[in-house]
Amino acid sequence: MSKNKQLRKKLESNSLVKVGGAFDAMSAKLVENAGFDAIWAGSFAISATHALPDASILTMTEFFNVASSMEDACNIPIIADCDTGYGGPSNVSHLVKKYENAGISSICIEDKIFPKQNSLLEGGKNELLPEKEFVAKILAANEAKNDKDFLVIARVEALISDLGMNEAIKRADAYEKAGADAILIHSKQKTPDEIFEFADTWKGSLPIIAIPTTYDSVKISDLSKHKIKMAIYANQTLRASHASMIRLLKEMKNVEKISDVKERMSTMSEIFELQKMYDVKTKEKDIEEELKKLGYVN
Ligand code: SPV
Ligand code: MG
Repeated sequence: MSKNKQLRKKLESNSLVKVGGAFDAMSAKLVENAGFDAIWAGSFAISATHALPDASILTMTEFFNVASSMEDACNIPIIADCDTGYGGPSNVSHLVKKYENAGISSICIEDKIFPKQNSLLEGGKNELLPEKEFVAKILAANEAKNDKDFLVIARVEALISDLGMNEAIKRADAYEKAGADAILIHSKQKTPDEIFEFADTWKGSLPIIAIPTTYDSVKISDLSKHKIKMAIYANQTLRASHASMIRLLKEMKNVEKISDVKERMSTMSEIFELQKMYDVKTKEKDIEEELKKLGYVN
């Protein structure tokens, strides 16, 4: 089964689809190894690895290259966070072709105005695009995709923009009508109440996706009870790496011998395992055998 179909099937199943955020091929592989259903190539985390703001600064090509290297390294579906689609409908059409051809299973676009800012930034700019213009982007995405199982996720930012529940519901209705495959409803509240209210009130039939970053004490079972089909843990791997590097560097600067910080790190063999270094050795041996058969080596 293709990765695109796998993701769609999981979204149709009854259990919550768990998506781990990643910022490069290594973190994506670790998400896969930990048993997650899919990988979120998030703009916040990828921008942070360039030490740049999550404010439409990196270009589509830069985001694409990271998502594509994740796809090359991993066997589970990649969901690419494509911000506002990097422009208008023609840009969306171009990116859908590019991402789909690279084997990425899904793109997510949000209904804010370009350049956008991270949704969780206190006092951030979160102006919404007129509904009609975002609908045009969804139509362009659908027209551009080849495989019906490639997922176009429409992200509703009405709650982030403080425009209220009615606007969120109206937008979700419009995006479903335009042919989106799933609705991501985002919230910056500390509790999941407004996400639950949305899920309980919205009459649409598309799967609902949530990103429980600010309302992080929400239980998986409660998300499921409210018909939420997918949870994206968008930035925890980035924040964990950041914290662990800071801790290590602080200690390493002052130690007399480097072995004092050994416990803070993975071993070389663990990294060799991840990068399939041992496969290089095995393949070398196989080639050596072949060369022998061909009479080049005694
Ligand atoms: C991301 O991870 O880049 C997201 C989610 O878009 S958020 O940071 O909450 O906007
Ligand atoms: Mg983002």
